[in-house]
Amino acid sequence: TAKLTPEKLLCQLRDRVNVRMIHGSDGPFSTSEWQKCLPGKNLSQEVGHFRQCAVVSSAGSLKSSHLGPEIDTHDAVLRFNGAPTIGFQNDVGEKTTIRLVNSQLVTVKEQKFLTDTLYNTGILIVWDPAPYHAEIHEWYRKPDYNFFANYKEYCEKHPEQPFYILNPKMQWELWDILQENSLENIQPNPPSSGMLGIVIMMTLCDEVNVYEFLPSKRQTDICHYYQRYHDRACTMGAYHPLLYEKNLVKRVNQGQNELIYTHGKVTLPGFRNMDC
Ligand code: NCC
Repeated sequence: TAKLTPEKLLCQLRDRVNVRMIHGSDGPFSTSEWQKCLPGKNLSQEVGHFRQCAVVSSAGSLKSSHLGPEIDTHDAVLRFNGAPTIGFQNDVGEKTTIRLVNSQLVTVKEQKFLTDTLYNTGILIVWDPAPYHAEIHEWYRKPDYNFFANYKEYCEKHPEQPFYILNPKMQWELWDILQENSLENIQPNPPSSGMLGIVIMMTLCDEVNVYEFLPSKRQTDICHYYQRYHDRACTMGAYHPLLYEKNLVKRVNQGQNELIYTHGKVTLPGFRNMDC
């Protein structure tokens, strides 16, 4: 198939990836105990609409980047999983508007999701690797990680903090576009939190700057800026089709290529500002 132009590719993302959260009206979630926890407003009603947003990957290449002040100038900042700001402000900034976490983090006790105060700032969104294009009912019966009990426990402890569950259909709508635009067969696993977070922010913001998703000159085998652990798979991908995600983001970048090298920075348009 012919390669899509960047504009067409962006339009595919806008028109085919339906970013939505689980609501109290979604099948198995329509019980009174779920109604207590699931936010009544949808995400864009809750946060309004932002001009400039930043998505901060957790990559080791953020270390010594001094990107913190630039990141904090954005109207909203999205971070992932257990990525901290305290102690790393200089490189990653201190603002957290939204934190996207995976279901493993919420479920596995060692990850301290229920007790670490890191999670108490900003709006939380959890996602779970659902079976390919599964119906909500099927997914609810067998999620990849059964995070539902911890979700409820967290929400009861923090009733004022909005905590969303990403509708699992979105990840496969996005995966289909990744597959269609790759020359090879990609692994049948959902996109990384990074890629999901980028598309979520494209629905809320006029412009999205993504930091160190495409690695800069600081590229390193150090997995995260906040840990010592080394693993190339963190940047290249193993379970997630990360390399294909990065190729796609590179194709739709509207910023200067030089800024990828120096800042690990990519600029994407918000969906509302696109003519398709
Ligand atoms: O590592 P993780 O990802 O939390 O990183 C968040 C997102 O940043 C981008 N990234 C990260 C490191 C790196 N060197 N380069 C990058 O581009 C990726 O886009 C990544 O998605 C995840 O996607 O949820 C993931 O979560 C971790 C782990 O579960 C959480 O950190 C909680 O501990 C996964 N690691 C393991 O399971 C060991 C990782 O595979 C995916």
